[in-house]
Amino acid sequence: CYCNRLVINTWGFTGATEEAWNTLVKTNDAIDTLEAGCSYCESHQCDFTVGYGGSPDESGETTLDALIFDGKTMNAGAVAALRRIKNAASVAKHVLQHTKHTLLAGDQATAFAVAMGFTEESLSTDASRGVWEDWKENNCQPNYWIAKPDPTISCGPYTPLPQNSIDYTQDNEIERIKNVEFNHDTIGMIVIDSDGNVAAGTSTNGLKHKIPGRVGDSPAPGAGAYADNAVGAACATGDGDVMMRFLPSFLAVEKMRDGLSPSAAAEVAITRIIESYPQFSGAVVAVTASGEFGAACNGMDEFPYSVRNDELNEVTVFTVKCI
Ligand code: SD4
Repeated sequence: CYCNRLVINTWGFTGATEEAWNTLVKTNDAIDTLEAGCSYCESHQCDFTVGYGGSPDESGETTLDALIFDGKTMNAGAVAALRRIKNAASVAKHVLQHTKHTLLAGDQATAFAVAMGFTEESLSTDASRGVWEDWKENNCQPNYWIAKPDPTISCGPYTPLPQNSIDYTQDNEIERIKNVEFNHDTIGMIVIDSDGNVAAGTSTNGLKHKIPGRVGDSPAPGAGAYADNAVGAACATGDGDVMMRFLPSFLAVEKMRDGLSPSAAAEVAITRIIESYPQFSGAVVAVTASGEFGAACNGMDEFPYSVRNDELNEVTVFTVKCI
């Protein structure tokens, strides 16, 4: 019986769900399926927030974060701030399968990818250069600085602050979140194969106009995604700077381990963040090992996610009302 096979992912990325499902039917390999689904979004530049040519940082460069978490072996592979390589999810799979490490970052992740046979090429396009130039012309807003220590580091205008006056208070953080023009849409995906193997992962180009070197929640195990064959899996999307402080994917999986439904577990994970950051925007998708699924979200009206399993005849988009 194939009854528990499942592909589920954040947002209306139905092409990725379809691609993953086809791979699952062909290979019955949760990891290869996850790679195929996330790679689809990387090559199709889903919403320009996955893959090359989107979310230029303050210097205009696109960098990629990706994670593949194997709930069978509790092993993970990830890349963060990956430069000049388009295939972040595949490189993450190579970290998983060819190394004892979990996470490689920046130029050295690029060097690893090149050693593994990936092609080094620019991730910028006319579109991403245009987005960056518009932003420069519009005084570089929004930006992620609370207080910028050196006005020459980036473009302004910024209010100069006296030295040592950097204020990292909660109010300041809430103000930052309010002012961030939130640009969605990491792909977070969960796959269950017919042997009950659960895998979860992500791929994203992060936030637009981030400070170079910034890494979000997506490649962090437990934050962007988490899986355990014994329980199920979860994955997250949203304001990663905030979300990664709460390991929402880990928390959702642990709540399902305690017996909560996927929806209730996802809600606990989101509520935990709201307690400190009521304005934050994000969502968690959760799945039990038996294929029951649900989601929770905050900071938008509703959140769509795409599902294919053996009961649904086609990829179907579900929506959950946010808290
Ligand atoms: C990040 N979590 O880098 C990602 C962005 C995202 O929906 O998910 N947007 O913070």
